[in-house]
Amino acid sequence: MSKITTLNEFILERQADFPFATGELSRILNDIAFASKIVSRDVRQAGLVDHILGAQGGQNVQGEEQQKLDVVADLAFIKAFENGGEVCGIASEENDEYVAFTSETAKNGHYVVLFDPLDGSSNIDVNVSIGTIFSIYRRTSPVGGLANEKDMLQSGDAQVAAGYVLYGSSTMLVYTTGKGVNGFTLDPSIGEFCLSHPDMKMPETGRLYAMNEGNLNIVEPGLVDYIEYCRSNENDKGGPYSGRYIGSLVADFHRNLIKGGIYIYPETTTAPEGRLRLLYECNPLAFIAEQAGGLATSGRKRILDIEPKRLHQRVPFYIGSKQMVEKAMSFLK
Ligand code: AFP
Repeated sequence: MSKITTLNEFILERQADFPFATGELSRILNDIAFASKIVSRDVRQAGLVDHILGAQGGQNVQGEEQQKLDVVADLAFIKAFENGGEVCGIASEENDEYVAFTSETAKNGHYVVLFDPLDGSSNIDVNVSIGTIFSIYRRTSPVGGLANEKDMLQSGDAQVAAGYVLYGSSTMLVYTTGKGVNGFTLDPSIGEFCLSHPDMKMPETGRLYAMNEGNLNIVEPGLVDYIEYCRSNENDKGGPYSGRYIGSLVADFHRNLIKGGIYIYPETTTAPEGRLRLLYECNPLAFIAEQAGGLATSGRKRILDIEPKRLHQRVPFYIGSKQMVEKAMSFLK
């Protein structure tokens, strides 16, 4: 039986990769793993525990119905970061404003974390995979003081780590610190994330495209032409393309990371900036994609180059196998 490497062992083994790590980043990754186990437990019980299922009734900053699990997940991650002592502040899809922690310990933290605690939450009640997405930066504000908005509005290239948790047929944590991408699968029998997908590489091309084709009548003509191209041409390996759209970004992205493919959420006439949020959805997945050999753009610009202006700003999103993203962009005027 091959050796089992737990996430904790892996992080410690790789700590040397991280020049100025004094274990702080490792502790944040472990805090994320801990909170993910709690969320995974709650997600797996969602169908059983009435008090969680169904909308909280509140609306989040996006005006979307807030599922109770969204709130539960948000609080689990915030508590893990606030108590961990490494993080001085956070921004999350579920909170209109960023949160600067006020304890002396937290104010001495060197990092901020931006996250979407439960993306795909409209799928909870129909038992479709959902995910957590996170992005970690070093603070730019002085240590000892409160985190500020500038700490949160850094370009994607400044990320020191990023990743996601996929609550799917199994619970997986996939992350990068800029030295490649590694995937860990939660073994519930021992409560540990175990290395299952070392050094993940995204296939250069593929046959799967993921887009809500219900929007084809409200997107730019070049994108219509690209989807038409996929429908009527062979993919690079010969054989037809296939449309695969789960409606859960993390699940669609993870599938493409393993099998090759492209995910597109473009600007539309009703959503001129697209639907997905730059800071805590597009940047972290773009970091992962590039580290795995893939590509992530707004259709015109590399995602990680975009200078954020607002906490919840949206951006059109083309992400996946390098050759497929380049092909799609070639159709855009
Ligand atoms: P929810 O978190 O509101 O379910 O949105 C999920 C999501 O942000 C992303 O995960 C999906 O790919 C995309 O929206 C689905 O959006 P459409 O329903 O407009 O296709």
